[in-house]
Amino acid sequence: MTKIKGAIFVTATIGLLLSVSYLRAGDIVGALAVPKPDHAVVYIEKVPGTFHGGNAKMDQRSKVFVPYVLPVVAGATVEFHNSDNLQHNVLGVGADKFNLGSYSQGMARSNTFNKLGEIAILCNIHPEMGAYILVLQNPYFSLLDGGGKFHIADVPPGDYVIKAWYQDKTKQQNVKVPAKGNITISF
Ligand SMILES: [Cu+2]
Repeated sequence: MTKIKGAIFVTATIGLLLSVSYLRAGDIVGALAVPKPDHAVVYIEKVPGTFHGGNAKMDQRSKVFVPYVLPVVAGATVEFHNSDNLQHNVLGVGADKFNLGSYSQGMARSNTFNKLGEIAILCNIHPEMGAYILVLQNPYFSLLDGGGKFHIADVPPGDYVIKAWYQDKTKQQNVKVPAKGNITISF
């Protein structure tokens, strides 16, 4: 009985290890040496297939848009909140254009992003305020952790262009994602 239990346990463990390594195949990891890691996004430019955007949120707090850069997949609706005890405006310029007007604390207005590219988010009441929304073709993107590291998980095998966006500037390189294993990229 002990032997059978042991065999089942070993089989289950091997199965678990195989499935874990399978799930992690094609992860792209790396780092970006930038002074403000929370101002950067690393993403794959194009992945075959059609992807749909989940919704997201951008806040205005102490006259700052939070987060500074928000990556979304095309089709996503972003809710812009005002958490300050004063009026803010939200407008976008760049790959797409919109103006949500001005509104006060506790209110939110939203915009749907269908055009790929970079949109600067501004407030016409406070010129010092600024943020970015990156409308991407696919969900294979990563923000950086506090140490500047990124991790794009479960990328389908293939040849891609990977881009590192930092404060309105972009660097890119080619990457080959194998069927199995992680790849490390440094910009
Ligand atoms: Cu404002």
